[in-house]
This record gives sequence, C-alpha cells and structure tokens, in this order.
Amino acid sequence: MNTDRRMLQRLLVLTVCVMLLSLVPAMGESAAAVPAVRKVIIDTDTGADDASALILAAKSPEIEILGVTVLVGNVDLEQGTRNALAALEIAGCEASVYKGAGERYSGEEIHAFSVFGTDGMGDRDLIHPRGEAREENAVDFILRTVRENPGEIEIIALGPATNIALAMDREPETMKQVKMIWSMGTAGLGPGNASPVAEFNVYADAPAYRRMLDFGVPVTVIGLDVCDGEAQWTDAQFDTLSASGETGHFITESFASIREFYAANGSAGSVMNCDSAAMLCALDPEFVSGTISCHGSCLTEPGEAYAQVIFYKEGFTYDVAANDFDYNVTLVNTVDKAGYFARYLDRVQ
Ligand SMILES: [Ca+2]
Repeated sequence: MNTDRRMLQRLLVLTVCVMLLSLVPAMGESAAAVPAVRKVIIDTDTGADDASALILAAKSPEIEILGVTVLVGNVDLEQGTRNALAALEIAGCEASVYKGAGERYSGEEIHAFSVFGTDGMGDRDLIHPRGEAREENAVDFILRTVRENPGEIEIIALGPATNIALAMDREPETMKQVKMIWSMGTAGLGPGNASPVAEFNVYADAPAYRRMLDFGVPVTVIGLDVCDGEAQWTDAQFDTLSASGETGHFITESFASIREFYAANGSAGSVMNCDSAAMLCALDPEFVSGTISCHGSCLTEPGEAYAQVIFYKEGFTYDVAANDFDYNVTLVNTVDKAGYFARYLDRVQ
C-alpha cells in the first residue's frame, strides 16, 4: 500500500514537473511575440507638421509617450505649447506637456519663423486646448525621466536641438543613458530649405545641433531628402485625410497655410511633412528601407555653409578628410516614399 502511494506521489510530482516544463517555452514565445512598449519623449516646436506627428505617435501602440517637451522654433514657446496640447487632446492622449527653451542655446533671442501661418496651425482658429503645461521645466523633465529609466528612453526630436543640448550640458552622465535620439533635421544628402545647404531645425540653433551630434549617444537622423518628391502629401491625399474624421480634418486644416505657401512658390499640388515622416521612421521599421552609419559634422562658422551638416560614411576612406570619427549617427537614406501617406492614414484614422 505504502509502495503504491509512494509511486502515485512520484507520478504526480513527475506530471507536475512535465507540465511546468512545457510552460517554459510557451512563456518565452509569448514574451517574444509581444515586444515591450518603448518609452519616448517627444521634443517639438509645434507647428502643423509637428502636430500631425504628435497625433501619429498618440495613435501608435508601440510607444508610451512619457512627456512632450516644447521649445521655440516654428512658433514661439507659448503658441507651440498650446498647439502641442491641442494636438494631443484631439488624439485623446493624456501625455503631459512641458515648456523648455524660449531662446537659443547661446541665450540669444530667437524670432520664430514659420510657413505654417501665424499660429503655426494654418490660422484656422483650431487651437483651443483645455489643458495646460506642467510647472516642471522641459529640461528638468527630460533629465528626471532619463534618470528614472536609464538606457530606456528614446527622444524623438521634431524641432531645433536646444532642449537636448541644454540637458547634455547640465547632466552629461544622465544624458549618456539616453537609448536613442531620433532627429528630424538636416538636409540629409539633398538640398536645404533654410539655405541651399541648411535645414530649418539645424539653422535655428546650429551650435545646439552640433552639441547633440558630438555628444556621442546614438542619433538617427531623418533629413529633408526622405520626405520630398513622392513622399509629399498631395491635394487628393489631404481630401482623403480630411474625410477620414475629426482628427484628419484637424490635420488637413492645420496645413492650410503651408499649402498656400507651396502654391505661391510654384509648387502647387503637394507639400512635405517631414516631422510625421521622422515619427514614422521611429515607429515603423518597415517604412525605412536604407540607412547609412556615419559621423555627422554640423558647421557653425558664420557664412554660406552655416548649419550645413556633413556626413562622413563609416568604412569609406577619404582622400583628404580624416576618418577616425565616432560613428554614432544613423542617417536614414531611403524610405517607402510612395507608401508614406497610406501608412500614416492607417494609423491615425
Ligand atoms: Ca518641427
């Protein structure tokens, strides 16, 4: 009897062990099948293209927006903050908004410039946020959040690099813990828009951009050349977006001034939306089809080439230029331009 009982007990233990063992690969598989939600901070000088990117981010389940930090750029700090709040509210996102730099990295006063209308949002009386920015300063928020989540934070930067450079100066050891900075900036390998060689975000604060590139953390750069040509949103696509619902209508209205600007400059029919393209690069690996590992050098000497960013390709031997750089920049080279709008619409509608 005792022997039978002992055998039964052993059989039971064995059965339980087998059952537990069979669960191990299943648990492993399910963990692999559901990737962890990425923690991001979005840094923005909120005009219409930033607002469309914030809405895209708010509608994307891969990321958790820990906060939105604002700085002067396309519009002044107060207007940019209101625009960010309004965009998040229309997307149903409760992420907090923090005000940052109202002047350049050097402390110099900056005059906001935008082709997105006086309010940066098409001057269509769209901006009536219910909420307000938090008391905490944007740079303090960035540093605190990185400190609390070492090695986990990705910053998606849609404006000049001022807030980021200030954070790097104040607590370099903390900022070394940033996982990745995704930067909409530079002309990429194409022409500029602020000058023939410089892009607006870099031009607005070139010393800050230089500080960010030289700092050494990984930076993925999305330049103007990935959001031009076939990537530009056409009138027909704006009609589709507008008809897709309240959010799509809001985005379409906010682009009114820039569409007029393009038309007045002989480019009627389609416009660039680089901030949302940059956001999509950060969100959707299938959107990105080519990258270049390189060193990015931002020119800050006054003159015609001011704010140009030169990219030195890793592994390429130059005739005269040194190539013993820190290759911390990934330059997005090619994306699915033709599929850009459809990928955007699919997420926001
Ligand atoms: Ca922007």
